[in-house]
Amino acid sequence: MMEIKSKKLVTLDEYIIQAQNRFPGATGELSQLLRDIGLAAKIISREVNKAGITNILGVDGSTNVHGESVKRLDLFADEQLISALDRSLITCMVISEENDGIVRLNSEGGKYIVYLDPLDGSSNIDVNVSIGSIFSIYMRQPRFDTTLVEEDSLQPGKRQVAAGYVLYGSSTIMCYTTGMGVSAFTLDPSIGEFILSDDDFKIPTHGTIYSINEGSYNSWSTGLKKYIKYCQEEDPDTGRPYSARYIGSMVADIHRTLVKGGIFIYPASKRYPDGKLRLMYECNPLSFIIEQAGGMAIDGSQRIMEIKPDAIHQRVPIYVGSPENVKMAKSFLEKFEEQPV
Ligand code: AHM
Ligand code: MG
Repeated sequence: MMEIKSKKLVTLDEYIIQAQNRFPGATGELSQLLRDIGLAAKIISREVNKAGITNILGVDGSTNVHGESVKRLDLFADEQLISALDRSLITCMVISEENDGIVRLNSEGGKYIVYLDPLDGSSNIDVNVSIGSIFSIYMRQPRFDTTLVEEDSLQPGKRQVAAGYVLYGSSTIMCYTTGMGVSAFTLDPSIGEFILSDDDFKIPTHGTIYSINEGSYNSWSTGLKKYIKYCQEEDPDTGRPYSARYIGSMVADIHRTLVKGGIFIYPASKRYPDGKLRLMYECNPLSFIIEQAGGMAIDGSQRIMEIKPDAIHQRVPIYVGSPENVKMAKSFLEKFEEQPV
């Protein structure tokens, strides 16, 4: 008789339910929330893949709350994610890069608050380069007054209960963490399911890639300039000179850093004195993922996830990646701290 050897494929939904079953008291609400995001991601992935052949591609003529031009796909992704979260009545409030203020959902009593960057790296859409969605989930903190206000969402990144990203690249990949390591799934478009590809993703402790927009070199701090020069010097023992790689989509740059190791930097500069990237829906969730994979994420001196936010759209400089690379960058910043830009 023919022996059938088949590898057990685990779908995202199965994996989430198995993980939930390991916690007897779990209500299943966080699991539902993650599945909702997974479903929205599949719909967004489908649209991203056909962007070039439909009129969804291109600027829709409006600008987002930061004055940046908005592509139609940004709006589509925003709507899909928000309506998926709204349907299951678990989330009370969403904060998204595409919306100026907080978005109150129908379930005012829902216990989760979700931050979204619905389509990060959107300037890469019309050149067919990878883009991504980012999410970050918090519990609503109990308060005497039950009216939802913006302050309810201003929690430090270390309070995230889950975070993740979806990368729309040569394949669509979803990575998330609930604080117990990082799980990665690859979308199989033929069956429309995310399939588990790694349930304990780890970042190399040291990598030989640095990733930064070097066009801003002249406005960096002395410490950062010296660190990048260090990356470019020759030293075979440490794998230098390192390779430079910069996609310009944070999700894609972070995913490469997770897989291959190295460092991704978006620093403070004269143009962006507080850095360009957003603390709550770009830096915190991706820092949570990187830390859970064994990496580090700092703003130059302190851990990103310790920062107490004071605005939902606030920016922060970020140095993130393999622990040895981030520690080395930090030592350069500390050594040359006193020197002017
Ligand atoms: P976006 O949210 O408007 O797409 O901007 C964020 C993106 C990040 O994905 C990326 O790391 C960064 O902007 C690139 O900025 P720059 O072009 O200044 O290097
Ligand atoms: Mg973004």
